Amino acid sequence: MLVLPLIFLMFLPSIFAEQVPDYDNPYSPIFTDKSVYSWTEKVKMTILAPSWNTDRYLIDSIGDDEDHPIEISTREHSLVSYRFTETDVNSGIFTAEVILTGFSHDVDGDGDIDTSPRTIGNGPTSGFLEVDRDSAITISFEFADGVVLTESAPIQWNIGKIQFSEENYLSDNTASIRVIDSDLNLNPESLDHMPIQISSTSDISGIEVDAIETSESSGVFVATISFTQNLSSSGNRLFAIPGDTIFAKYDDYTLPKPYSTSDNLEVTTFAYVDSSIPTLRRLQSLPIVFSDTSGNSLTSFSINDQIQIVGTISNEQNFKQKFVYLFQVKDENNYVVSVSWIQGEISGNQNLNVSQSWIPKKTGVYTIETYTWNSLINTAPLSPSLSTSIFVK
Ligand SMILES: [Ca+2]
Ligand SMILES: [Ca+2]
Ligand SMILES: [Ca+2]
Ligand SMILES: [Ca+2]
Repeated sequence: MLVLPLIFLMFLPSIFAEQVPDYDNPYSPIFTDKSVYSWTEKVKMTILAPSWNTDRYLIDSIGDDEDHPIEISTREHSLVSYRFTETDVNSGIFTAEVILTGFSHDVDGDGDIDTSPRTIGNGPTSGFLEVDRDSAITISFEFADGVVLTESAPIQWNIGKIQFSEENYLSDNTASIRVIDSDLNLNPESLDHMPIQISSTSDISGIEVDAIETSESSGVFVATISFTQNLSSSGNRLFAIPGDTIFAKYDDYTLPKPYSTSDNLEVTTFAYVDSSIPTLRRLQSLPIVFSDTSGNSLTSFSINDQIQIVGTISNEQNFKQKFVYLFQVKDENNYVVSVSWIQGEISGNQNLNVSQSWIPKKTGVYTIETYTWNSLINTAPLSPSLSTSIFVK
């Protein structure tokens, strides 16, 4: 953004009145639209030179004059006699732009050069200027005979940043990934693209997605992905199941000092994927039933009979779920007489019977409780616990 000191604005109307360059009072501040540039950005330049507004009814030009040239230069290359034009017939403000074209370099490590360095143009637009990594752009204007005004801005590469839009995603969300690296705005007049590698705990090789610049010169790149729990990774779809960590990375081949121009750095970030289904609703648990050793249904119970306690769980998620199914039998004094569990994994959209045998040794009322947990270690319930009472003769 162009910032004009207030004092200049206050004085402009009186300066506008001058019809002839005032060589005795040379005054011509030069501004650039940024204070620092990357190697392939567009530089917008402004010169306040009211005394060069020689015709208040015409758009005047400056710089393409052999006697009073404007030179745009980097440490390596330069454009001489570059023309600036007045923003309006009577503004006394002159502007021009030049596109930095960097140097020959492979910015993504694929072995191909991604830049077209060239130095050509007369202004006020469509000029191109080559530049190295650690350089500067200097605009100099011979405002009056022997009076040269200059302004410079440094040019340097940046270490990129990468971010997920959230720290946690639900498995049915989409995720967006953003890279901020103005060094990859290779063409300041069109949307650039760059590759981002994305993987998950369940798919280490993952996917490579194309991130697109958010506007023609933003240097900010965004890609959006979705998650799948039952298909393989493909395109912008990543295989990731709840509990996974997801990773995004790109290799920055445009690094500032003290890195060399041949160095690269992996820029990474991560986030988590959780199920969109609350933990307690991940599995459905049906009331338990009882059967004898042949599988016939039991409605009355006697001591020393082997009783099969049969539970049924169903997974209404479309991905597999690990579980622990725990049976606990208590007598009428609330004393636990039997505990056992089954550990397993249930596929997406499946029902599963789980059973344990128990032989009552004493007559009385018993309560059978069942629990489904995600593991024996953190025992997060995957469905509400159930309880049934029976009488043993
Ligand atoms: Ca004019
Ligand atoms: Ca390349
Ligand atoms: Ca661009
Ligand atoms: Ca960079």
